[in-house]
Parts: sequence; structure tokens; C-alpha cells
Amino acid sequence: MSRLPVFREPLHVGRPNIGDREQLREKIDDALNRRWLSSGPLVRELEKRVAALAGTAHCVATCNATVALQLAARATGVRPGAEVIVPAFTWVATPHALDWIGLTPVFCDIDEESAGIDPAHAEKLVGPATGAILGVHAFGRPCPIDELTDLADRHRLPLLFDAAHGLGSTHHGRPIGAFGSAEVFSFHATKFINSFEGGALVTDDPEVARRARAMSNFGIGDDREVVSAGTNAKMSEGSAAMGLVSLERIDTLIDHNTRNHRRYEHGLAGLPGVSVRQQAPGERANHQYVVIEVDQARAGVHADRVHAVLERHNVLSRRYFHPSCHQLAPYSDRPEVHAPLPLPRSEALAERVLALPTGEVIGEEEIDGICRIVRWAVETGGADDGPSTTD
Ligand code: T4K
Repeated sequence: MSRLPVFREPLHVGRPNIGDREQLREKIDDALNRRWLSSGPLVRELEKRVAALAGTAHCVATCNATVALQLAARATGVRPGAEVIVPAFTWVATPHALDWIGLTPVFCDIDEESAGIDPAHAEKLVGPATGAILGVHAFGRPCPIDELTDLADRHRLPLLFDAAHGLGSTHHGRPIGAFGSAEVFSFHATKFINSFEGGALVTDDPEVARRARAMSNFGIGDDREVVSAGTNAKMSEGSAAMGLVSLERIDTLIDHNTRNHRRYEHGLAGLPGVSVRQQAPGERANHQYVVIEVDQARAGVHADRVHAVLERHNVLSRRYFHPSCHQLAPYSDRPEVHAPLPLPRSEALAERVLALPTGEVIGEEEIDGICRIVRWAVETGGADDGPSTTD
């Protein structure tokens, strides 16, 4: 008997949350009527809203987070050609953003609990060529911010944070965004708050903000003079419209994501070798990613296998972030960027992780079905077929 997939339609990780379409149309109509399509009033309004959420004095909206990371490095004065310490466990955009502007990402191992930079390892990597430290709040969980702040202060280095996943999460009750010299959010379609494509740099430092704003617009300063080198990182009014409409529902979306997270925890409880990654205790978390770890030694099955079984049932899980960045060809082929090897905790975590669908299109029914497939995969050692929908 052939078995049907548990889900008829694919369930994606990163399915966009879509806000109120009427509001979006109105905002886009307003922009069209104004004939102001980029860097106009909607972008300025979005910047105010994001700065308020991040608790920072300044926000510079951008067309994506990758370029915002580059602005952050340039605007905080990271010297050309310098090394920047980054975690190996991150989306490849983090090192790529640096590498693309001639900085050298130096990969650091992670602290397993937060999946962020291990400050003790970072300390060992600091040397005369180090120009900055760039922490990543992986899956919205703050990396060891206090320890990295101390390390950066002692070595007088700019401290940047890739907060692509971090909007709405807190550290010591303070919103992510307000730490280090600058932090960067992503509003890509797959993020719980999206502006189609988009990002933002937030900072309390007026000079960093001023430089980043000019650099985002070909280096043109407030007086319309070219004051620095620059790029085009500007956000369009259409993106800002989407971002504003999306932000209207930030609390609702966080509540929904939080319920989804709990449902997954409940559905997978007691399954040997499988755990749902946790957010920081006592802090607010946006829960935009649900990431499970499959420990092959205890589960008897590799995360890859679980991924394949899910796929057969139309659940398109993602192996965020596998492989660890230092093992990707553009970096592994250049040994000068990632000595000393290996980075065991980053490599091990990359082997275990699997991101599962969440967001507004996913509810209890979907999660229960997904958990059933994961259970089946583990309990049967990932045999070729799957849980039956026909018997
Ligand atoms: N730093 C970190 C830590 C990041 O995670 C990211 C981006 C960045 C920096 C850079 O931010 P941006 O420059 O992008 O603002 C996705 C995203 O493209 C990427 O933004 C994100 N991180 C990364 C974790 O995930 P892919 O290659 O997995 O994306 P894609 O296009 O294959 O989409 C993933 C899933 O989402 C698919 O299964 C389908 C679904 N999807 C996607 C899009 C675009 C939809 O359902 N609708 C859509 O419109 O990288």
C-alpha cells in the first residue's frame, strides 16, 4: 500500500507573515500619489518605529541586513583589511558581508547554550590585526553580550551585533538593538517582521548613525555633499510600507510564535536525543525560529535523515546553520581566515540542528503532524517510508 504524505501542501520554514493588505495598499497608494518611492516619509516612519522598539536613539533603514552589516563595519571605523571575529555558527551572510568589503572574518567557536560567540575563545583570537568583534544573536537568542562588551572594551575594539533574528527579544530586559556600537536587524521576507527585503542599523552613537546614513546614500551627507565613500543601501517606500504594516502586529506574532514553540516542546517531549532549542530564561523572545537538535548518538538517527523524512511528507525543514561557516568552500579554501581549527562546538551543533516551520500559517494541527513525523523518524530509525495517513 502506498502511503500519502501527511501534508498535501508543502509547509515551509520562513513562510512570510502578511499583514493587513488594505493598510498596505493604502500606504503604497499614498507613496504613488506623492511620487516619492524611495527614502521618503514611510522609511522615516519605519526608522522611528524600529528605534523605539530597539530603545536606541538612531535607526538607519536599509535594503537588507547584509549591506547594513557592511555599513556598521564602515561607520564604526573598522579599518580596511582588518580581521573581524565572528561566530562560525551563523548564516553565511555574516562572514560574507565582511569578506565582500575586504575585511577578514576570523571564525570563533560558540558557547553551546546561546549558540553565540564563546567569549573565552574570542579572547584567544584577538591580536594586532583584529579590527572588531561581531556577535550574532542566533535564532533571536542574545549571544554573551556582557562578556563580549567587556572583551571589546578591554581591547578598545568596536563591538557589532548581527541581530538579523533579534527584533523583539531582550537581554536583561532591554531590547536587542541597544548593545555594542551598532546592531543590525533583517526584515527579509522570511523574518517574522518583514519589509519584502530590508534591514536596519540601530545605534545610540550619533556619529555612527550620521556616517551610516551618508554611506547608505553614496556617501552624501546632510548638506548634499559627498562626505565619504558609500554605497546604495537605501530602502524603498514600498518596503517601508510593508515593514510598517508588519510591525503593527509584532506582539500578536510573538504571542503566536511563542504558542507554537510550546506546542513543539510538548509534541516532542520525552523523545530520546531530540530537544527544542531554548531561548534565554526570563527574557522576552520573538521565537521566530523553532530549531530542534537531533543528537545522533542518543536518537539513533542523524538530523539529515529526519530532514529527509519530513521532506517526504511535505515539511520543508531547513538545516540552519549547516555546515558551520568555516567549513564552506569560500572560507575552508583559505586557511588564513580560520586558524585555529577545528571549532568543535560549532561543528557539532551544525550537525544537530533542524529548523521547523512556524509563523502565522502554522498552528496546532500542523505542529502536531510535524511532531508525529519527527517521532516516527526517530522511533523507526528513519526507515524509508513514513507515518501512514491511509491506515
Ligand atoms: N545574518 C543572519 C544571522 C541571517 O540569518 C541573515 C539572513 C542575514 C544576516 C542577512 O539578512 P538579509 O540580508 O537577508 O536581510 C534565508 C533568507 O534569505 C535569509 O534572509 C536568512 N538570513 C536565512 C536564515 O534564511 P534561504 O536561502 O534559506 O532563503 P530562501 O529564499 O530559500 O527561503 C527560505 C524558505 O522561506 C523557503 O523554504 C521558502 C520560504 N519563503 C521564502 C521567500 C523569500 C517563502 O515562503 N516566501 C518568500 O517570499 O535564506
